[in-house]
Amino acid sequence: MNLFTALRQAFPAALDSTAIETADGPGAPLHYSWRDLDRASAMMANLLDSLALPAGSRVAVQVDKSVEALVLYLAVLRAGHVYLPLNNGYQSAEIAYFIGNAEPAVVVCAPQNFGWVSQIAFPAGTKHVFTLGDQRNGTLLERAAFHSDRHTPAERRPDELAAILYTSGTTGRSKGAMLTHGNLLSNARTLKAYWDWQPGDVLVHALPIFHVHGLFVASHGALLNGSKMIWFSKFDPAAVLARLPEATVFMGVPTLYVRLLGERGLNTAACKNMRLFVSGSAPLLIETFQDWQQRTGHTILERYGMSETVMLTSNPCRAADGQRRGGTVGFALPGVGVRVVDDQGLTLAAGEVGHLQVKGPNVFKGYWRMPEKTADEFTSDLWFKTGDVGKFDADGYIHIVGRSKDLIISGGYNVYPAEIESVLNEMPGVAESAVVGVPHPDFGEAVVAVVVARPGVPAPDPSALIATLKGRIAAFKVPKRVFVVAELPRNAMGKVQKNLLRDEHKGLFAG
Ligand code: MLC
Ligand code: AMP
Repeated sequence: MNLFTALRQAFPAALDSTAIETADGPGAPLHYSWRDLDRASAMMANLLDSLALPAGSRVAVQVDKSVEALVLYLAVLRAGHVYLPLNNGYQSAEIAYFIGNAEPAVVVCAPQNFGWVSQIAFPAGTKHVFTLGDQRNGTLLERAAFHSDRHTPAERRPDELAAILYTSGTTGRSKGAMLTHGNLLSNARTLKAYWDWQPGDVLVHALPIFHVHGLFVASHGALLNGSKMIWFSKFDPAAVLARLPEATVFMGVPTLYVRLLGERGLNTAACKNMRLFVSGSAPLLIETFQDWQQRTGHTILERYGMSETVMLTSNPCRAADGQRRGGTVGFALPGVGVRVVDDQGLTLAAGEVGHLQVKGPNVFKGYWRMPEKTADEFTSDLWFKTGDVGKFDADGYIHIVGRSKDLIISGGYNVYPAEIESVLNEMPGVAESAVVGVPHPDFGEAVVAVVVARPGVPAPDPSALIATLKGRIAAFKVPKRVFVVAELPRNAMGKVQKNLLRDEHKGLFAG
C-alpha cells in the first residue's frame, strides 16, 4: 500500500480539527486542519502529475522547515515519486554531489537559493526547479494553486521506493539509502503499537524534517495516530518548554534534552500532561537521563535507529513490557532481528561486545546505484551490518558501546571524518589531516581537526581554515577547533592513531 494512503486513512473523522499548530514563524499560531493537509497535498500531487515525470522519479528537496515542506513530502508519496530530503545546511558542492548522483527530475529549494541551485540542477538534467519558502511562498505553491484539491493516490507496492536518504560511508562519499513504502509503513505501525500512541496524544515537533528522526519517527507517529502536532520550525528550548504543558509526546536528540535541562522552568509541573519523552540519533548520557528523571519525574525512553533501517530497538514504553534503562537502547522492536557477532561473524553470548547486525521489514533495499557497496554491507545470510558496536546484557537490553565506522555524531548530525579530511587536504598549506570527535557538553561530540603543514610554505592559520571550510561544507560539519602539528601519530603499519588524538583533545570542551 502507498504509505500516504495508510497515513490518510488514519486522519480523524473530524477533518476540520487541528492537525498542526505552528508555534513560531510568521503569523504563528497558524492552524492547519486535517482537511488542509489532505487538500494541499492533493494540489501538489496534481502538480507533480501534470509534469508527467517518469516512474520512480526523485524529488530532491532542500528547504527550511515549514508545514508546507511536510505537505510536499506527503504529496511526493501521494503521487508515487521518491522523496529525497537534504539538510538545509548543505553548501553548493554538497548539493552538486547529491543532484549528480540521484539525478532528480524535480528539485525544490529555498527561494533565496534558486540562483545557485538551478545552476547546478538544470545542467545535471533536472527538468523542474521550484522554490518553497518558510512564509508560505515560492513557485511550488503558486503553481500548485492552479490544481485540483482532489487526488487519487498512486498505487504502490510495499517494495517500491518512497524515499532516498543520503548517508555517508567510510570513504566519505554519501550513499543514498533506498527506503520503500513497506519499510516506512511497517516501522511506523510497529512504533505506534510499541510506544502505545493514545487518542488525544499531542506531539511537540521540534526536529528538522530532512532526517529519519523528525521526518519519519516523529511525523509518521503523529499522522498515523491522527494526533495534533505543535510545530516548531527551529528548536528553541524556552519556547518548547512553554508548550510542553499542552503536549503528551516529545522526541529529541540528546542535545535537545541537554538544552531543555538548562531551562530553570523545567520541572514536574511543566511536564504534567506528558506521557512520553523519546531520545535517539546519538547516545544519551546517563547523567542527562538521571537529571531528567530528577527534574521532571519522567524516564526518557531511549531508542536506536539508522537512516538505512529506520527504528531498530527501543526501551519499553508500557510498564508491562519492562523498565526503561538509562545507558541502553532497550530491546529489538517486534519483528526486528538484532544479533551481536565477532569479526568472523560468529554470534556472541550476552555480555560479549561485537558488531551489531540487524534484519527485518524495516531494513532498506540497498544503496542507490551502488550494488557493490550494498553487497558489502550485508552478510551472506542477509543481515545488515550497522557499523555499530554493542552487546546484550544479562537481561536482554542492548547497549551500544562504540562504532566500527569512523563517524562523529554532533548534536544528532552525522559527520564523516574522511569527508572533512579530504576537503582539508585540498587546502593550500595542508599536507594531511586527521579529524576526530571529542566529548562536548552540548553536542555530545564535537568535530576537531589536526592538520600537518605542507613543508616549505607558511603554516596554515586555523581560523582561516575554519572560515574557508564554512564556505564549502555545511556549518555543523566544520571543526570547532583546528590544530596545526608537525606530524600525525602513526602506528607501525603507518595508520593514523586517532585514539591518541581523541585522548589528547578529550578535555578541550570540558565543562
Ligand atoms: C548547529 N551547529 C552545530 C550543530 N547544529 N554544530 C555542530 N553540531 C550540530 N548538530 C552550529 C551551527 O553550525 C552554528 O555554528 C551554530 O551551531 C548555531 O547554529 P544554529 O542553527 O543556531 O544551531 P541550533 O539551531 O542551535 O541547532 C542545534 C540543534 C540542531 C541541536 C537544534 O543541530 C538539530 O536540530 N539537531 C538535530 C539533528 C537531527 O534531527 N538528527 C536526527 C538524524 S536521524 P556557527 O559557527 O556557524 O555559528 C538519525 C537516525 C536516528 O540519526 O536514529 O534517529
Ligand atoms: P544516521 O546515519 O544519521 O541514520 O545515524 C545512525 C547512527 O546513529 C547509528 O548507526 C548509531 O551509530 C547512531 N545512533 C542512533 N541512535 C542511537 C542511540 N540511541 N545511541 C547511540 N547511537 C545511536
